[in-house]
Amino acid sequence: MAAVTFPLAGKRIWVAGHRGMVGSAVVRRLATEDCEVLTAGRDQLDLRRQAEVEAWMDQARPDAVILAAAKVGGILANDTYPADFLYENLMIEANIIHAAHRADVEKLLFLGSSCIYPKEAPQPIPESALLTGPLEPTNEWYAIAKIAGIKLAQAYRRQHGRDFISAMPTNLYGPGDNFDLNTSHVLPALIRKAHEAKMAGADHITIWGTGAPRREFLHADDCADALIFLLQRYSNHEHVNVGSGEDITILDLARLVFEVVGFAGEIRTDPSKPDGTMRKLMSGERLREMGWSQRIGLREGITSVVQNENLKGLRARK
Ligand code: GFB
Repeated sequence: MAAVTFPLAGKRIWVAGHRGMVGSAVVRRLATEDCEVLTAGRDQLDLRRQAEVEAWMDQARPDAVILAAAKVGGILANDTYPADFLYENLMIEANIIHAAHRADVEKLLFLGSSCIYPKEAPQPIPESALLTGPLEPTNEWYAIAKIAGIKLAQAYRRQHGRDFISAMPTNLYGPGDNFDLNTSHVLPALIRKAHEAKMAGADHITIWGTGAPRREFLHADDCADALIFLLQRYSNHEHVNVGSGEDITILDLARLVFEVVGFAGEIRTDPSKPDGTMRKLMSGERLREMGWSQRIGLREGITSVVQNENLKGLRARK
């Protein structure tokens, strides 16, 4: 296993985006380390405002930053709000990365997404596929912002010798996900649809697109574990993929979710909705070689979300 080069004991670590699904998983994971976790709520700090971010960083003085704050959403949200996805993500990452440099932060971990890779990338996608071809149009705005974040971390490393690194997680799911059917990712959408159809006694559920695209899924707690692993043990220019190493068609995912929830009706597809990229399975070789492996299988992870989320309260949620 790769050696620990950045021990966390006694460190002050700012988790930017601590209320999000990944950020809150990172906070849970850091609770098992002997470090101090710093957080700032939205009411206290607007990450899109440079002066606010710099003032907060100067006052909080973290030793390390985990940049898990981002404007995120599923395929339709990405396609509908391109300006929000590009602008907000560029501002958040530029402000935090530059402020971390100004405040002499020892280590920073930036989080991207598997959508940074070209639409027609070789599968499984190695880290080196970045910027080798055109992006998937439904999420190119978000992807461009995330690519800029990787490049910012690399630029501060190169020009200023900063220990800033990047991780690229695959599609994530877990506790505290967004269940709004217009803006969510596919997994929480399927859980909600199955639950509501079951409650209503419906005979079918319609999923978006053809059901043929394949996606790779990782539980947020596994992702958080991989991120802390990288924070402690990785220090290099190139970003590192964080995935499960397996993908599944959306149709098979729907079958699995519906079985776990207990919905036995028909699955219909809606090809008028976008499929997005047909496949984006990342190569997890790099992280595996360093000694990290995933713990939570897909069925187990979905079952725990279904059991622990307040599905009855979903109707009230946006
Ligand atoms: O998870 P998802 O919204 O995002 O959609 P992406 C994945 C696939 O599931 C697409 C299909 O082929 C959708 O058409 N799908 C089927 C559904 N039914 C549904 C449904 O009810 N809701 C949703 N949302 N999808 C996003 C990117 O891409 O993934 C982001 O837009 C980011 O930039 C994120 O990278 C991880 O995997 O297509």
